[in-house]
Amino acid sequence: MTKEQFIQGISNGDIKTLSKAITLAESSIASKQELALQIIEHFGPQKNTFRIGITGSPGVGKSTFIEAVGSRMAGNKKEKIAVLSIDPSSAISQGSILGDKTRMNQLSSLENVYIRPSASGNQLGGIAKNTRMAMLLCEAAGYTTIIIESVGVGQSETEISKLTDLFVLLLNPGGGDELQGIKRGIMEMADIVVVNKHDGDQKRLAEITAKEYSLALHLKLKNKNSWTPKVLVSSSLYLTGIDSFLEKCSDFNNHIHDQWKKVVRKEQMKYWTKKNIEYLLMSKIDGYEEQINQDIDSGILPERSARNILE
Ligand SMILES: Nc1nc2c(ncn2[C@@H]2O[C@H](COP(=O)(O)OP(=O)(O)OP(=O)(O)O)[C@@H](O)[C@H]2O)c(=O)[nH]1
Ligand SMILES: [Mg+2]
Repeated sequence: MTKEQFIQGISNGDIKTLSKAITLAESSIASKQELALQIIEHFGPQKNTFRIGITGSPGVGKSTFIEAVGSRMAGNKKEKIAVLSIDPSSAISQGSILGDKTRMNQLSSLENVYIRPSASGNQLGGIAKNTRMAMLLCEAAGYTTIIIESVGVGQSETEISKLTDLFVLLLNPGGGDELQGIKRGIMEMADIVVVNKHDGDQKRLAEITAKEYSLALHLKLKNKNSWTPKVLVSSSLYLTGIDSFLEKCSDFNNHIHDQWKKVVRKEQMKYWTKKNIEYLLMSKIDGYEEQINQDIDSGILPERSARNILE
């Protein structure tokens, strides 16, 4: 496909073309990535998009929650919703499988919803290095709400907050131990904390947990967006708490009015620029092998050799 064909297809909101463009962005072949980049550049930044990041321990219910929330959002036909689900297991299998793993069967059947599972590559459980490009491509195709699911374990767990406007942390009832596993900082970054599985035997426990978090968060009052973090309970199985979550999402979106969003996104772009420099330098390292060997044989100190190579 040519660049023009990609642009045409994405302008028409054609899902097959969008999927192919995301595959380009995820490719490890530089020329394919370059093409994806040019496509994104053609469209430029999209106004009025809302980016939601959802994270939490494996099995906490992220996908089921997104299915419930997304279906409700999609009831408004003017909304186009894209879900990028980062599948940690595919880091091992090197490929993502849509299957029932995503648990979003109902959502995926809706016309105004696009779901894309994405391999996290070598970044176990974190944001795939090209998730940002995938998100921009979805926005170019007219998706106004982007939901990103990522597992909140591993070193890059907080990266999702560098990618999105709203950062949501899902917790299990009685999830005190869970927070030990999740980096403490993640709690500070959350704009909305949802204690999930507020149903059956765990209902009471979920409420107690929510109260505890609420107290802990109120000591802090305001986070980076001078927004007071909210703590909610929900059950994706019984569809309770979904409406109040959506209400809070909308409050948050109003809170970070355009100007503010611009400032925050600019900060995020700084982060991703540095991150990309890092990726590009890392990908060059193998190419220096011969020079490194020569330098060592010539008795050049590693500290000097590295400087020479980069100059
Ligand atoms: N009781 C109850 N179970 C739930 C709820 N939400 C999800 N589950 C169950 O929890 C299990 C995990 O749900 P997922 O939505 O796949 O969880 P996840 O966080 O996306 O899991 P990973 O993507 O594998 O990390 C499933 O068996 C769900 O049926 C809920 O609100 N209440
Ligand atoms: Mg999931």
